Amino acid sequence: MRFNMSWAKLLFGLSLCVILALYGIVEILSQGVAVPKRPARALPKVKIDIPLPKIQFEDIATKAGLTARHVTGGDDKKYILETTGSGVALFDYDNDGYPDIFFVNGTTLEGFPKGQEPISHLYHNNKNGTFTDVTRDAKLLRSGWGQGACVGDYDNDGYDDLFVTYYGQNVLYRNNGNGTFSDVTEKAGLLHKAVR
Ligand SMILES: [Ca+2]
Ligand SMILES: [Ca+2]
Repeated sequence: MRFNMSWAKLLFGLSLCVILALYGIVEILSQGVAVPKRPARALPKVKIDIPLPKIQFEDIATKAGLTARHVTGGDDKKYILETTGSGVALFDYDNDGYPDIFFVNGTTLEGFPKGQEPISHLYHNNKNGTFTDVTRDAKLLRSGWGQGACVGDYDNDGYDDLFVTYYGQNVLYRNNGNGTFSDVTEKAGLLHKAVR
């Protein structure tokens, strides 16, 4: 009698498990399935006979005076580093209401003779569609594997400052408010001890 009762309990337990499993499967399969109760309405036809605006771009870089040569690696790119430059930042460094342009420049693995190294370029907006290269006056003469640039007034003096990323040591330039910039990387605690 005890033996039969145990089998009965076992069969009851197994049956209950099977029923619960089937119930769970049905619940999972039925989730997220929408059953429409009425037929979907047809969408109104959209008129597409409106003429598209004709927008064209013209390369006016040379005409605008933006003629600096951009360098990033040699003609045959062997390393990723030679293909990752370079950034550009548009910002009004002299607060005259017209955005100026800073182009980040790179270099090559072979390097350049002293004094001929490529440098980044800052162009002042002449307010007439042309720009003047003011890099040397601005004292932005560093050469290296420039990658990108970002702008922000880190010292809240009203003049946007410049942060340039390099393969190697990044550089923070403080805008002196008189058309020149100062390298304040070390002073700001951004100098890396490790050299790549
Ligand atoms: Ca400006
Ligand atoms: Ca500033």
